[in-house]
This record gives sequence, C-alpha cells and structure tokens, in this order.
Amino acid sequence: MKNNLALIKMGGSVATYKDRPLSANYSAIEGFSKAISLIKEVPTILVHGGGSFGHYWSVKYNMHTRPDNYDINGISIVHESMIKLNQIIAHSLIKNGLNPYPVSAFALSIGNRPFTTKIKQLYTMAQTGLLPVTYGDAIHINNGNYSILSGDVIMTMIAKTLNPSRVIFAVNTDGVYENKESRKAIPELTRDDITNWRLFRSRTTSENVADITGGMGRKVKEALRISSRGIDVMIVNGLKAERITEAVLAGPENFEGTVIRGHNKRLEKRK
Ligand code: IP8
Repeated sequence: MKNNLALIKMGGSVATYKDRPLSANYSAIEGFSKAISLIKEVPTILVHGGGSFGHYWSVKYNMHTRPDNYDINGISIVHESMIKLNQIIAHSLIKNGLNPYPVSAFALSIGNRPFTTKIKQLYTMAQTGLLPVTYGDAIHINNGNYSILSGDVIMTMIAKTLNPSRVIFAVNTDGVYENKESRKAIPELTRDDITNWRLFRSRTTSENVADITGGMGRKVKEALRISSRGIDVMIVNGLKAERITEAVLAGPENFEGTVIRGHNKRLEKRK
C-alpha cells in the first residue's frame, strides 16, 4: 500500500548554477517553491542536492562517496556550504507560504543505512503540514570515516521506508534523453533499458561540470532501485517548475518527462 506522499528531489542543477561556484539559482528555487505551494494538500518531503555548493567543496577537498578518513576541515566546509544552500531554499519556501523543516542527513542515517524510526517521523510531520527538507551532505559513517551521501541515495532510503505515492527527481533537462544529440526525452524507460548499462550510459547526458556523486547516471540508478518497490519514478525538468506540480497532481500517466515504471522484483521472481 502506498502512502499519500510526494517525495521530491530538487537536483543541484536546478537549485544552483553548477558551472559557477557557490551560486544559487534564486529564480529557479523561487519557481520550485511556488510549484510546491500549489500542491499544499499533498503531504510532501523535499530533498535537495549540492550543486555548486557541496560538490564544489567536495572536489576541492577530494572527498567522495566512498567512506574514508577525509580532511575534517573539508567535512566542516562541505557541511557548512550545504546548510547555506539549504537556508536559501528554506527561506524561499517560507516566502511562498510553506512550512519547511530542515533535517540533516546525519539524523536520518546510521552509517550507510537508513534510520527508519526518524524517517517515519518525517512522514508524520508532513501529514501535519510541515515540509521536511533534507539534503545530500558529508556524513560520519564509522570510526572517524566520512563519506558524501548523495541526495539521490537519500531519496531511495526515504522511498523504501515510506512507500510514497509520488516520487519525482527534478533535473535541468526534460527527462532522460534518447541521445545526446537529439536532446529528446524518452517518455518511458523499462528496467531492461536501464539494466543494459552500456546502452543506458550512452543515452544519458554528462551535463555535470563538477559532480562527484554521479549526475544523471546516479539518479537513474536510484530511480531503478525505488521502482523495484512497485513505485513509478518521474524525472522532470525542475527549471519548468509547473511540470513538478503537474507530475504530483496528475501522476505518471499525464506529465512531461521520463517515467521509470514501477515493478515488483519479488513477484517477478516467482513467475
Ligand atoms: O547533489 C551531494 O548531494 P547530491 C551533496 O544530491 C554534496 O548528489 C555534499 C556534494
């Protein structure tokens, strides 16, 4: 049974100018906030990426998704930059009549695993009208080892725990492109399309200037994981924010972007 919940990721390529260090895309954030304010009646959890804030510093300090004993100064700086970006986003959400409640990714995970008790509380909070907002970050894994936890991975952690009725990744393209040249979005992707990794890699654009968590490839990988729970995952252009509202309200049958269809791995195995 799915929960009446929209789980939305605002990609770093929407929230920031990825090719300009530490620069938020204020007008895109504002458009996004407006789009979310129009779906007020659907409990929503928002996740955002690092863009030219978190990724910029992660590159400078040579930090990655693999747990390691990275420079602790880097941990602080990456974390601070994510708080800064989060504040800009939270401020815009409040201006648009929403009630954001920022939660650090550290509070939602134990090492690499989801802290399900806390994640379930996000849903309760969303049902009361708050808008929990979390984000990719540098987090402690174990024994002084840290790693960069991508907002895309957080999406999977939350989706697997809460079984949302809508899951949306907002990016700066119209979806997953057929190929780099045509820049035409594929309306629907099947698991077979994606598991044929080579073909898939050639289809995805490498739009990332400095993205240490894997850009569109990572998103589709996480979308595939989420879809294995029977959840349709939509990839939508967040720079055309009205598409976010449409995707939440109309769902995967009537939206603009790419849908990765939900399938149930366990049931398929039994066939
Ligand atoms: O942009 C990564 O989150 P993502 C955040 O969602 C950092 O992959 C700190 C680089």
